[in-house]
Amino acid sequence: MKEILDRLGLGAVNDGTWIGDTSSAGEAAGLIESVNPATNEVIASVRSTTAAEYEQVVTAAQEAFIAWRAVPAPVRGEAIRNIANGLRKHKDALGCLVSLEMGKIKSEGDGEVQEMIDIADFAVGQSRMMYGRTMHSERPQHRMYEQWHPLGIVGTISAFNFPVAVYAWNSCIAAICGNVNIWKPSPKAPLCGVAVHKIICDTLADMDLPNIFFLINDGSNELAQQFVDDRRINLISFTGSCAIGRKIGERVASRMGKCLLELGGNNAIIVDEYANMDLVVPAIVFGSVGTAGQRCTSTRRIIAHSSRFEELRNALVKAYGQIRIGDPLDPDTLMGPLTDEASVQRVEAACAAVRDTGGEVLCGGERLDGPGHFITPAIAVAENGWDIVQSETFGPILYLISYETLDEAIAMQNGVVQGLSSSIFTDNLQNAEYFLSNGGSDCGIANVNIGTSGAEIGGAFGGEKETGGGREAGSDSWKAYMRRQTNTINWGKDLPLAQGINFDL
Ligand code: UN1
Repeated sequence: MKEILDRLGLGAVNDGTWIGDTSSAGEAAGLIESVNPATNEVIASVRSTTAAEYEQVVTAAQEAFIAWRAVPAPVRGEAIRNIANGLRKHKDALGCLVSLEMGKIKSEGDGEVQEMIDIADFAVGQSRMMYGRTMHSERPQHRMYEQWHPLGIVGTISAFNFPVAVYAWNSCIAAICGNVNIWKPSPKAPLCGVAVHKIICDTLADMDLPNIFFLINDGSNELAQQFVDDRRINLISFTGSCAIGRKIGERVASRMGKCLLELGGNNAIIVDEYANMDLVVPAIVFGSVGTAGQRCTSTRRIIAHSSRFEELRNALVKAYGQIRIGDPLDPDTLMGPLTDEASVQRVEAACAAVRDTGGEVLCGGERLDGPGHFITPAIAVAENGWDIVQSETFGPILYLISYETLDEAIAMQNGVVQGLSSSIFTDNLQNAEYFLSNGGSDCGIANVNIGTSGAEIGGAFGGEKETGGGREAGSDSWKAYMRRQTNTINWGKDLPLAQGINFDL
């Protein structure tokens, strides 16, 4: 453990407030203890940001923005290229820290760092491709075009389950757009926050650039509320639960600020009559057990054709019996702990709710002895309309639901309040295309013969309905971090008015 911290320049107590590579020496508001969910031991602590330190950070960010927006976008991209290279160097150590602090297995911890590298590489290219359109004016000797300008300060509030990758989606894209970033990591993963911030600032040390990365930490949610309500923060990008996202959305809207929400999912996989079971079973197991079911994209429901139900149920129960649960840093482990005791209790409560509603828990839902927050992954036979199936339990519980017609399956898949990710497994072209058509899945992500989780950064990531509507990462998500300006230039000697209006004096 100490070795991992040493490799990332972390100590037993770490500063939590950073203006570029300078940490604040102010009196801390308290310590946030980072707890290893596999052992329940404190790994190290991070100092909370005080109200005075917060003011210093925002003031410095405002000044930095003035300088950074003047830096040409491709030069901003050069900075991100350095960050990508720095992350490559620290991939193993940072992957270990993600695993240690969050509890996902090392391979997934490394995957998260890879996702940071991928988005950084993407952002380098994007820095030369922030295109605006030109339009034909209706007036003679007039030219119209649009251009994209940075917003200012982007505030990212990230979640414990993806403590580093989702921040990189936001910060790398925001930075090439000309924004500065203030990051508030989850109080459950503050060490990841400090480690990533330090790597980023180290990689930029030799470039003569303004400080564009800022870090704040808050163990309570007092400072977070101030952050959300602060008119100087031009965009709040929040990843987390629908319940908190709704409150944040309302607060930011009330000050007419911009908000990017990436909230919960109740993701389903449809398995039809033509599905290839060799693909279905591993995809479902990765989707539901990967990250111990704590991804927003985790597979929560399987909607299987009645003719395949029995076969699938048996195959899944068998596969679940082979899941190796334990130390997430052990390369043999497939599933680590849940983040805390409350999460274990929520999975137990979900199993109890299934039984109370008349369903059957086929396997799992049993906590393992010891100090860590381990539970066996559960499969339950259920119905889509049940309250427990309708709500997102952020852990490894999977509901099996049977269907007769594809229309019925799609209606069930869409019949939840969230709209993040969805899949169909089929070798039938008509069924696949129907699922992807505008009468099919209503989610932001819809896949064929691929599970619900593990999206690549090249696409826009996010979902509809109570998932919040935001889009992050690839495609044209960069537009969320910019303001659009329409410009009309009259290069003639007359002043014709649009719509043919006469207004002669
Ligand atoms: C999240 O759980 O908040 O698609 C993000 C995936 C990952 C990102 C998940 N690339 O599962």
